[in-house]
Amino acid sequence: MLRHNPASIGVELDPAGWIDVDVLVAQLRTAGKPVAVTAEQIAEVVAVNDKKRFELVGGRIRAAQGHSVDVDLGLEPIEPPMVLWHGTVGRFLDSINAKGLVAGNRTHVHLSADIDTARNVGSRRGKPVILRIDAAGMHADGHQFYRSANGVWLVAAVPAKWIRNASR
Ligand code: HQG
Repeated sequence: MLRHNPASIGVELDPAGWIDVDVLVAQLRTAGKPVAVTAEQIAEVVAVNDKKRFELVGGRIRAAQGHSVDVDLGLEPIEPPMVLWHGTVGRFLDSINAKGLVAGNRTHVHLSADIDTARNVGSRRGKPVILRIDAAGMHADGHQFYRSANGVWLVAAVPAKWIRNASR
């Protein structure tokens, strides 16, 4: 609801992806979800979420990254580390080699600062393949990088020339 389909419970996110927790709670109830969710439970989920996926500030909540709906997170472009990593699976490689990494349904391509995270991301789809991204080269070439509040690196796309298969 906070990333992909707020309309499914009849709410709208503001342009930066925020919604009042009270509105969210009320709409979850009226949208007929089987379990009533409280603001306290939402705060608990935000606190314990393994990847810190949500930001909760001043009674408003948003997803820190991963959106497919059009939001402007208000992140400033920053200089990336020399190298970033992307976890994928072998069946996508021909297409990635041809087109580079594309954002697909999401607003950005997601990259990780460490290999283990990239491996976990790739593992969601099968045997992980780790791609090494020459972030410094891309940055020098004018590509803008952002880091979400939970540490995920975001970029609009990664042309194939900046990608090496680190699994081989
Ligand atoms: C692949 C989860 C063919 C790309 C994760 C990926 C992450 C291409 C898939 C976050 C391609 C997109 C994002 C191309 C990219 N041809 N396939 N040209 N370019 N792909 O889910 O990075 O748990 O949108 O390799 O942990 O897998 O939701 O992106 O396999 O942090 O918080 O297309 O989602 O986080 O899939 O995952 P996704 P992702 P959460």
